[in-house]
Amino acid sequence: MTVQRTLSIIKPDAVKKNSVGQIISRFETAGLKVVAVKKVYLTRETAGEFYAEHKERPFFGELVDFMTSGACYPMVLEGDNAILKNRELMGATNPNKAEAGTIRHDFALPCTDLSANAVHGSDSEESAAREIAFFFASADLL
Ligand code: 3AN
Repeated sequence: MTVQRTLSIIKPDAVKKNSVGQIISRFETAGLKVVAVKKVYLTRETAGEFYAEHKERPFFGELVDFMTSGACYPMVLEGDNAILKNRELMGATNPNKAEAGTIRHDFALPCTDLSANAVHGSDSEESAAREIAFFFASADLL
């Protein structure tokens, strides 16, 4: 058992659908604890910095447009194997391919814009450390 922390973001599509509480409930039911959470409005600058690794991808502009289209709820989740567990709860990047019972299947369909897939989740320990520090100070994480 490895206790880890990971960053989740409830994205603007799920916030607009009023699904914030239901998504947090998925995390808690799966044994993940919300260590910190806040509401943010990303700017083009902060969204671009957060997704810098995708800068050269063709969908980068669309992703920045989408992430600045409304409020987001970044949060830090903690628990056994939290990084992988959160990725499993999220489901496939494309909600149309996500299995029933996953967050992206249950909260992002119907989906025509792959940026609008309800949640983001860190994909490695290195990403988790960077992404948590992007949104939260260490004093927020006690
Ligand atoms: P994941 O969030 O599942 O780790 P990544 O890291 O490959 O997926 O992509 C980051 C984000 O970029 C995704 N969450 C998704 O919103 C968006 N994205 C990925 N592929 C596409 C695409 N082909 N068109 C538009 N947006 C995309």
